[in-house]
Amino acid sequence: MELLFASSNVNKLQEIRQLIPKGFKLISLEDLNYRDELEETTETLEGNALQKAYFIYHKFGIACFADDSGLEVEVLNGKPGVHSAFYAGLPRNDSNNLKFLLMEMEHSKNRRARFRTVIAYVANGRELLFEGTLEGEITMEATGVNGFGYDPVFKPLNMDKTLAQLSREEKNKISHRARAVNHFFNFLSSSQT
Ligand code: ITT
Repeated sequence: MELLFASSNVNKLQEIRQLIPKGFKLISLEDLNYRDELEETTETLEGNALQKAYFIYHKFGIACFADDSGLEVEVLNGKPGVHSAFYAGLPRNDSNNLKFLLMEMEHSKNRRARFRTVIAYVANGRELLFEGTLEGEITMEATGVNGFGYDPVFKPLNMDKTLAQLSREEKNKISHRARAVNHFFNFLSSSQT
C-alpha cells in the first residue's frame, strides 16, 4: 500500500521511514517535487494535522497522512503547544525557540512537559486521527546533538538523557511520534486483513 506523508520536515520523515512496517511504501512530498511549507493556521494540533493532510490529499489525490506535534509545558499552561514551531517568532528557528523556552523557564522549579503528536489520515472521503504522547521534563540547559527541535531540552521521565542524546532508533522506541505512528499502522494493518 502506498501512503503519502504530508510534511516538509526532513527529520520527521527520517523518523517515520524507520517506523513503517513491511508492506507499506512511504512517498514523500519531495518525491512529488513539492517543496513549499504547508499551512498551519488552526489553533489545535488536530486541526493543523487535518489541514495539512486535506491540502495534500486534494492536490495529489493519494491516501495521505500528516503529523502535527507540539511541546506542552505544564507551568506555561500548555505552551508552546500548537505554536511550537514559531515560539521565538519569525523566521522560525529551532535553536532560538529552545533558548527562548529555557529563558522563560529560568526560575521555574516545575519542569514537567510532554510532547504530543497527532496524525491525521485522509483517504477515500474519510478522516481519522491518532495520538501519541511522551511525558518528561525540560532540562536547565540544552544537551545532545541528535534529533531536532526541542529534543536537546527534553528529558523523558525515568531517563537520564535528553532525546537529543539518544540515537534515532532509541528515540523511536519511546517517542510521541512513534506511538502515534504505531497506532496508525496497527489500524491500517488490521483494516487490510
Ligand atoms: P510539517 O508541518 O511540514 O510536518 P513542522 O516542522 O512545521 O513540519 P510541526 O508544526 O509539527 O512540524 O512542528 C512543531 C514544532 O515542534 C517544530 O518547532 C519542531 O521542531 C518541534 N517538534 C516536532 N516534533 C518534535 C520532536 O520529535 N522533537 C523535538 N521537537 C519537535
